[in-house]
Amino acid sequence: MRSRGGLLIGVLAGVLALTAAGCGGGDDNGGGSAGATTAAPETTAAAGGGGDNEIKLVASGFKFDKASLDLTAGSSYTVEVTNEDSAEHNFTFKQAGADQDVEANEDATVTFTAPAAGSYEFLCKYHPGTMKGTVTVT
Ligand SMILES: [Cu+2]
Repeated sequence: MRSRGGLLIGVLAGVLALTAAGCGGGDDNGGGSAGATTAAPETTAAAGGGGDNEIKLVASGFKFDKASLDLTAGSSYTVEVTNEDSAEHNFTFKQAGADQDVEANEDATVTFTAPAAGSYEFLCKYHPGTMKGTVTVT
């Protein structure tokens, strides 16, 4: 029993010695971790887009209440579509990757980033004949 305990302690001591030696060799690591502690404040970078711009769009009588949208290239937009009809509508702005269905008598929102400057089209993909408009991005 006693000799076993002594062996264990001996092994532990050896491990500790090795670990200590490893640490001793890694003086550079100590400097590195100190540097990492200094480089902490990097949490508020996400809001770089300048905030959300909200656009309200009403679909009523198989028409949108706006015939044109003016956007700024690279800005983020949230379009809230209110569907006052008893049929399902949709807001599609293909170049921005927006394709949002809006159930009858419900609201829906879609968020996208305005593409490069140019003239585009938005529409309801179910009724593109009457429900469409121009998107001007500058
Ligand atoms: Cu529609």
